[in-house]
Amino acid sequence: MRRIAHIDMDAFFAAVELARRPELAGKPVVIGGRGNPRSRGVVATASYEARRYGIRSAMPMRVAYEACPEAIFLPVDYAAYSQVSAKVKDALRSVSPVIQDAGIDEAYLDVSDLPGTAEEIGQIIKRRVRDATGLTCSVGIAPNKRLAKIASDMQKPDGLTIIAPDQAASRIAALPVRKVPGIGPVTEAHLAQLGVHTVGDLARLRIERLVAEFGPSRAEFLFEAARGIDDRELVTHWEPKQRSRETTFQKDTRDVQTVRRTVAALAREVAQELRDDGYRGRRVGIKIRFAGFDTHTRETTLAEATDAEETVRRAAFACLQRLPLDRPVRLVGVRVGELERVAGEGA
Ligand code: TTP
Ligand code: MG
Repeated sequence: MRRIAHIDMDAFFAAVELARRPELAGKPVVIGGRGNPRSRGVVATASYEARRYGIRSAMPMRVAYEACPEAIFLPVDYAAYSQVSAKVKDALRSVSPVIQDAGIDEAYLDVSDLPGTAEEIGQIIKRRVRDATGLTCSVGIAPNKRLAKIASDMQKPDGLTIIAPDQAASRIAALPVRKVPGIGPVTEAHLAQLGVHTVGDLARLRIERLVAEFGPSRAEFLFEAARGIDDRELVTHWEPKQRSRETTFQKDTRDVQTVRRTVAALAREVAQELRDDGYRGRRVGIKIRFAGFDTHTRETTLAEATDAEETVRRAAFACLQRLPLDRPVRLVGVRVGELERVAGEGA
């Protein structure tokens, strides 16, 4: 039986700020934009104290300020949050190597093969995260990813929620459909017109009706989601299909030398990125957009995959030869596709 954990940090950006400014503990803290409540920009997140005033992610900063003028407003410091995020992921990896990174403050872990009860595993996860960062997270453990994500949200903050295999449908029946990841405001409104508000309501709709309303693939998703079914595997690493760079000229240019120089520079950057990330590619292409947005591409396949600047540049120049530059050029791009991993490198 599969057993998947979903981990989501509590009030993540705010928690990182509070950890490095203990004097703010217990105060309403709002993180957003440049930290100026009177400026434009929206709330990234708010501490649970600030949420009591109705402050939420994506709310304009100005509205948050009106809701709670005495809150502490801080700017977003992505560099700091990314560092803590990496520590969280390392801590999770120490529990199970089968991990899907699902965002700056969340991840899935396959814990099927670990000894112990779901409760014990959940406590281990929470302890490792706290030891590594001083922060709390909420954990859901369930037979699949979708249920685990729903579960981690059920008892925030600092929660641990377990959905046993035989409870898959019953534990989610009373939830509003919006609690299902993948059901957004549009689907919610469409379902409401059909009298469907909860996941249980959704489970009572026949598949034929779902297909008629939403089309076959969306219907299948809704049918399975309503029943707590989800066969998706963890995506444990992400292989990019291509690497590309492009540049728009400040002013459209007719100068072939300028275009060639730019293609050469882009080829150098793409090759550098391939080497940094441990990839080589067999397909090299260029993109040219003329004034008026008319866009053309040319591609060539190499005898063997490369990450060498010179090889990428030559191939890109060969493509450029095949494209008459008879009009002002607005944008050029270089891409390398059909990537393969260089042995022994990367994740
Ligand atoms: P969430 O996990 O959605 O929110 P959270 O961690 O702040 O609070 P919760 O305890 O409810 O999980 O998002 C993680 C971080 O992503 C959040 O701290 C800030 C950022 N974020 C934005 O910048 N904009 C947004 O609209 C949302 C939802 C999040
Ligand atoms: Mg979170």
